[in-house]
Amino acid sequence: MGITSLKPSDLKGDPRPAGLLTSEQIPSAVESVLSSTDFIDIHTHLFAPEFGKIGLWGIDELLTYHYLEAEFFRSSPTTPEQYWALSKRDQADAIWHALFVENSPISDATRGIIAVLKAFDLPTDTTDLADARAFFQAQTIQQHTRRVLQMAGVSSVVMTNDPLDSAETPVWMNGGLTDTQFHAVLRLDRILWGWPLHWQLLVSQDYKVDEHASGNSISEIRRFIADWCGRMRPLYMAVSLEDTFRFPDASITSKILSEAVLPSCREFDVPMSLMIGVRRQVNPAIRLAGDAVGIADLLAVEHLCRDFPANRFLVSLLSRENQHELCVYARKFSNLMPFGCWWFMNNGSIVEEITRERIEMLGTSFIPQHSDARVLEQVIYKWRNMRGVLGKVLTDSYRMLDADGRRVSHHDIQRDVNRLLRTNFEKWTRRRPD
Ligand code: RAT
Ligand code: ZN
Repeated sequence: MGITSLKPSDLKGDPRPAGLLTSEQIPSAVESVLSSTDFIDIHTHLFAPEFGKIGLWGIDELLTYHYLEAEFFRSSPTTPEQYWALSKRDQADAIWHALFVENSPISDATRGIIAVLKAFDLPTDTTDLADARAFFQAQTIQQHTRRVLQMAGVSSVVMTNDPLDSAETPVWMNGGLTDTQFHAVLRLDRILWGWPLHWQLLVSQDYKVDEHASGNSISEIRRFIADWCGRMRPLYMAVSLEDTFRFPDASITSKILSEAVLPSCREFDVPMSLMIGVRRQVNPAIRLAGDAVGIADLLAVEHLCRDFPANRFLVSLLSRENQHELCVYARKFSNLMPFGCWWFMNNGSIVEEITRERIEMLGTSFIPQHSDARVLEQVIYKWRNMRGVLGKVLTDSYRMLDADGRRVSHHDIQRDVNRLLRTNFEKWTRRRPD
């Protein structure tokens, strides 16, 4: 008898070939792959322990996260001025009292705190923070960091490194990063959109630039970037941009991006990450919590992807209204990698919507999430939440595929999850973080 191809209907009632899952087995297989696969956290504000104090961790830092500060001012009569005059510990107490004692912590950011406390078996419903403080004080940062990353199922953490931040320079000037779980990113906000306020910092480091980025400025900025690439070995370069970002235009941002940064990305063979859509400091009184969101004009992304085909772009957008358009552009440009559900997009319902939309339009050719963690232990709840959403979305996708006539195996699920949360990034950066 010759070889004939089997139609799914031929297999009805038959035992499935080894490795192929029944529709009923799909949810637990997806869950098991997601819980046993370590992810690469491709954008955070965390620091390796060797950076010392600028690496935030512990209950007081968790509670004073700016996502919680924004919620605090809605539920407390404390004014921003009164709040900023308090010590960190008193700020944390005030937030705990307002959001966790006097109110139910049902927002995503407040539930995150509860999930972290629970993960360490700490009380979640006390009126004070004594037990939590005692627990965190007893930790040593090296061991605690390893444990937290393991609890979060994260193998590598990508930092955000500002070459003009004097708090970071001691590490970079003294041999650089040694921790193999952490990786650098060259963040260029102060150069790309903050040039008028920061060009003199380059002058003070002996780069011959001027206020208008004219003359030798472009080649000097490239020399600056090259020096910092040497020190940091960044996985990519990055900038966050306002909703009003336009490209190309007559701005210094456009000039430095096209003439210095993108050529340097090509020279060092690294992608450029663009996070677009922030409306900075609409309420400066609440500081970091005072940024908002605006709809971006993605013509800028279209121009960049088309006019710079030899550059690879990682793009994340802050406005929900821009998400579908980004998927459409990713279908047009293979040098565009959508990533993450950034900041105000990182809420359960919106993450689910965006992730479904991306799978529907892009299959597995995108990077679903980054944590954006600023405080170490946040990775525990942020990645737990993401695994929950991905579990639902992938299960539904595989079940629909099964109903359409193609069965999936554990191997298929593992390959897809690896691609989404590991290898898409490794291929994009041409590097393999641990
Ligand atoms: O999500 C955040 O914490 C924001 O404040 C920003 O830092 C943003 O993620 C960024 O990288 O600009
Ligand atoms: Zn960030």
